[in-house]
Amino acid sequence: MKSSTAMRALFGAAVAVALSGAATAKEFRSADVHPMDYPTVQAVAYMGKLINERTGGKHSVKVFGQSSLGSEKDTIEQTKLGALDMVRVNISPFNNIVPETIVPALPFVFKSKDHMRRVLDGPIGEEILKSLESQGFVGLAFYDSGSRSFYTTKKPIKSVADMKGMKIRVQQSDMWVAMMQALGANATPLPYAEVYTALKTGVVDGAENNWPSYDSSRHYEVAKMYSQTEHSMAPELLVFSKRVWDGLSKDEQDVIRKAAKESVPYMRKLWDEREAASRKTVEAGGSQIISDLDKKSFQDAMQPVYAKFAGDAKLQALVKRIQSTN
Ligand code: GTR
Repeated sequence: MKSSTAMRALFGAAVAVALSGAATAKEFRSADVHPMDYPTVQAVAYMGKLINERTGGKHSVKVFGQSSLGSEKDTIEQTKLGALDMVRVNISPFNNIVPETIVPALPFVFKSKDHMRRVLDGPIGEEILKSLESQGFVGLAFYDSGSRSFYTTKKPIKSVADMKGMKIRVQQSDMWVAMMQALGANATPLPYAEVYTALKTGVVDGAENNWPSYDSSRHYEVAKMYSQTEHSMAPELLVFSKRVWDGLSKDEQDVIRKAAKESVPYMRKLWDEREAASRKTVEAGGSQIISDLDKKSFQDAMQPVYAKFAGDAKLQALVKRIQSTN
């Protein structure tokens, strides 16, 4: 008769086999445009730690930061092909690929940080993540990205009128181009890694981002006027390659999904701290913060973008549900 120790060992081995699937150990490669100390990178590393623990040391995650594997648009394509296992990007470069991703990037669609978190943590968030599947991606989680505001090199933005004819860098998304057009500005879509030079050499007059990106990219050194328009809360997105995913066992998929979800509160804590710290850094660095502006006028000017980019019944319904979420 087998001893209980041997039985336990046998059981342990069975669990390990179930979790490891048929394939060999994998180091999942994930891309990010941010440096290694940025909250998105830290959160994916944390997720990797959980995966490593829960697969008995078999699988791990390696994050390639600072756009080292290319722009967000490029790394999304690599992920679709399965050349990359995972990618953490902002939701905006997905706008031209999956229409549902437009909705959380729309101007002023969320009432507050809490509202945004409640919507994305609930069924609406899940539906948007699910919508990525038809295009070859498994949506794992949303991360915070705060509010995006404009910053400029020569002239501060105090009203919509100030934006007339300004060249503003935007993410690679048609919806973002339309947002700038609605404000009377000229949009210049550029990869994130090219924005610093574009600002410095006058290729653009301004860009827009949240506090931590404005700080860590050092854009604040070359574009010193930060106008708190807070026009979009376009969240961050963590996706897995469907091609790679389909080759994993159900147990492995569960471990990954769960670890991704558990990295969200971890990220939010880092995010909240980083937002406050970055604001201090840019202020100490000499940025001029313009907070006394008429946000409503920006909101009104950008209204046409809703009809053009979220005009069909499906997206309109999503917008309505977000607006009626408390
Ligand atoms: C940041 C975001 C990045 C990238 C960048 C940009 O806020 O975290 O993923 O999208 O903005 O403006 O390109």
